[in-house]
Amino acid sequence: PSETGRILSIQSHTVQGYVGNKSAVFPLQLLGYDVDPINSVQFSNHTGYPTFKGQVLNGQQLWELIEGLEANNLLYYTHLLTGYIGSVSFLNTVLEVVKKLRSVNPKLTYVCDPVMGDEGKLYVPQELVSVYREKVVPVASMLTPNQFEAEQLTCFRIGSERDGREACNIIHAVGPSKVVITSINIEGNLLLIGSHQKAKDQSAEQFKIVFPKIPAYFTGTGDLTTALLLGWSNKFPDNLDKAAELAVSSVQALLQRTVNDYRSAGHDPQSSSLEIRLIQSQDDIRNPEVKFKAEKY
Ligand code: PLP
Ligand code: PXL
Repeated sequence: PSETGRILSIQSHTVQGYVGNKSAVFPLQLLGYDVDPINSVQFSNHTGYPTFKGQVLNGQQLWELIEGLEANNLLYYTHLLTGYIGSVSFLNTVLEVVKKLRSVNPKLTYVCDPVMGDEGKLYVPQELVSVYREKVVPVASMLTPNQFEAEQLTCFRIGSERDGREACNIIHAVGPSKVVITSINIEGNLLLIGSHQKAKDQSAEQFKIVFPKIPAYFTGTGDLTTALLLGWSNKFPDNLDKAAELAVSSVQALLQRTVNDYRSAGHDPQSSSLEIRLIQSQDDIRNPEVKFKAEKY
């Protein structure tokens, strides 16, 4: 494995529970990274609860933080990580951040989870879709959409594994050399599709990982998955398949622990959204047992 790095992570903060930076920072630290979080919002809890309170950072306030870092020569990062972003103005400022960080480190890796929605439903403003498609995807190094997001970005419906691989190829052509569609539902089976285009004139190396659908609803899982994909793919830069095996195996172990803990406490895991057992799963994050293997195409 190569050396670890220094990550700027622009994501949500929740006081209680694990989404956004709360589900990304601790795992990346466990994997040995220095992680500097910028909290794009500070909410009491995630938005799946009946109510939430808190503050939203706007684009200008984000830029002030970047200026503060710059004034002290603290803008050297190896990685930028972004997740859920709620407005066009904030997303446009993130694009300025990418430019600024690359002016300091031209080799900066930008890992982008283009969070827009799931299962056919958008949960961000419609105007964000074209900004992601036209301006963000072209500058991302690694993209981790789910099935719905990959469809939004490519204007291509994914109805089969072959379609999933084709969507990855369409995304490679726009910019990112690594694409992971983190979950695709094909006839009731969940799979992840990974795709690494090692050189611009080469066809991508592709693989899938099949994993079971755990009958419960979680939040923060996608944020954790993207963080782990960043963490492991940096340690194994030529083996996206291995990185994804490690990430999926950690996430699955954590989800199983979460469900088991809720059941032991006498709760029905299907009755409400479950808070993931992140801290309790630290051994599964640091040292996952690979139970889910990549199959190369
Ligand atoms: N990736 C893995 C490995 C998962 O197990 C799950 C949920 O079970 C997801 C991703 C969910 O991803 P998303 O929230 O991006 O749909
Ligand atoms: O996990 C995505 C996410 C990010 N940020 C906030 C959220 C959620 C999911 O509910 O509420 C504030």
